[in-house]
Amino acid sequence: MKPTSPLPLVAVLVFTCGWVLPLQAAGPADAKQSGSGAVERLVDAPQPKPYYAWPSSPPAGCPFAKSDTLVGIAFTGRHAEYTGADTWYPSWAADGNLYSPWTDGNVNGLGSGSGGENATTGHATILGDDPLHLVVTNQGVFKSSPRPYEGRYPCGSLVYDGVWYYGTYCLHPSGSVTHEGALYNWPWLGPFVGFRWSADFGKTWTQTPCTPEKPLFGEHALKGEPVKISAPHFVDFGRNMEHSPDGKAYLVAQGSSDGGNRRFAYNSWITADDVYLIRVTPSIANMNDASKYEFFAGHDAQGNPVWTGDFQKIRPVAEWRDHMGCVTMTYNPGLKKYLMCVTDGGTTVSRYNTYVLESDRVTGPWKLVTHMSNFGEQAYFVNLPSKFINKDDGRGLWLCYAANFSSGWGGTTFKSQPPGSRYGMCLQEIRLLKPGEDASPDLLHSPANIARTAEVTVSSTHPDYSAGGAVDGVVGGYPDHIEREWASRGERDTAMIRLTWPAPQTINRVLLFDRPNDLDQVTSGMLIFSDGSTISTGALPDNAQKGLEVSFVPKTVQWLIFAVNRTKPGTQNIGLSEIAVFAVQP
Ligand SMILES: [Ca+2]
Ligand SMILES: [Ca+2]
Repeated sequence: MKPTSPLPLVAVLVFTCGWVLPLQAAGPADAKQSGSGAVERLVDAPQPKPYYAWPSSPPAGCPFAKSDTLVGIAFTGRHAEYTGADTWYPSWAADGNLYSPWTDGNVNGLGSGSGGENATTGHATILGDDPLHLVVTNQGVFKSSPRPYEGRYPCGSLVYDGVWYYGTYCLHPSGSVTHEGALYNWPWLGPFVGFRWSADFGKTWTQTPCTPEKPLFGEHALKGEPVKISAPHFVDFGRNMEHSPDGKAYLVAQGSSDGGNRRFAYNSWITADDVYLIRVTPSIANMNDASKYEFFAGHDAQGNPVWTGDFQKIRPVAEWRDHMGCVTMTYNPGLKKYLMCVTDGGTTVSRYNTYVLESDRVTGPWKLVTHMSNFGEQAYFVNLPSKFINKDDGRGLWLCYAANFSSGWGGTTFKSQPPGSRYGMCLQEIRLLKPGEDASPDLLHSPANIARTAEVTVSSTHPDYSAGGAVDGVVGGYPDHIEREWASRGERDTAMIRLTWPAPQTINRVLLFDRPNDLDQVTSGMLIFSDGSTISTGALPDNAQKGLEVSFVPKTVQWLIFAVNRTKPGTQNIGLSEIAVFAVQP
């Protein structure tokens, strides 16, 4: 897309926490006044930190107190993405492999789609111990009718003592619904059906005796009624459930108990009010027999958890009306903590918020580790595979999720944020922070750098490069990290990059970093702002060890362009390794 073409509006990631960056006054020795009143100077390229925290921004009314021991999540930037399907919930089996459901996409060329009469759900084996180098194999699909519902999807999946229990649940009324002018994806949860099982790691399956009409726990929701156990997920107790407190399998499920006068998609595959907890001793005989289950029913007067065989007495193990959604739980043996991942799915097609809760007990009480607004920007089915928890202190883990399935719906495009978020199985390395542990972002990763939230368009892009490399927060490029820079396709003095925000931004500083290679260099350029003003710039340091900082009197603009005016002789494909734009702190 050319910089001058009309651009769709996108919402930006808005951080409300109190990041304050010193407004660096230009020093007299190295500063240079340009003709337009702007000041230029050279600044060092920030050294990437080993990890940086995702800001925690719980909304007002968050019912969970902050954790004293786990005070945030930092990202190392290491990530890997696999396949073209979502719904990954790996279960760590005794043989050391992971086994997972998947659907709505393809794995190694095999497709699965979970909507309609011929709905299928996929299964696959995940080989390998290094999250960056896994092999997804032995893919297969299994057909199960959702009728009388419209969708039948994978949920709880467990491989225990060589038997794979694979749960499915129903969705309704359609994967795309317009209600009162607004778009929704599967706005209603249906019942949890039951577990099919396999004793040969997915080669053959025995269907559950339960059906959508006669589901395991007897809940029905053809008209959007509230359900409590629809899409349960197994608490991940480690390899072959080695850390289960009592040998039982536990499942958490998002649900609601109140369906009166609610918003349209109040209880969907990604929105809910409550989390419910159930348990069962896993066996082929037990898994599809509701009488073998116990339901968490609150705490007694002494604060001890109460378990009941009466489904009517089930009570939430956590609740936050209109702010819950898909839920998973993992036991972390290094920390001796239960970690619960919850995604609040907004309207079902909006950006999502994901938060992590911790507790010493599977029944809570729960404390907040972090609330990551717009994580993904639309991450869902978030879980923490126990196989990838580090063995020493338990603070190094990998988040598993899918992202941005509805990007483009209704004209809204989502960014891959953090980078590596896409439709598929995404694995992202994280660190659980201790109190006082510094994981503040570097300058380019700080929320004050609003270039990272802009829509980026460029005059051209060289094959294998992307415009997004200019706003990924890292100064880098050819030859080791071409994903870290933008290179044009054979342009020199015609190349342009444009950053556009959905709303006006008040800014006072731009940082420009050249491509680090010594062949291509910007020797002069121009910043063009949507208010009609321009600032001419000098050369960018060729090796990008330093960048050119341009400071100016604050201006309020909705877009800016950096246009290359001149390049070093011999330049072949001009570009930028990074552009940063700083908003004035309110
Ligand atoms: Ca970059
Ligand atoms: Ca260069």
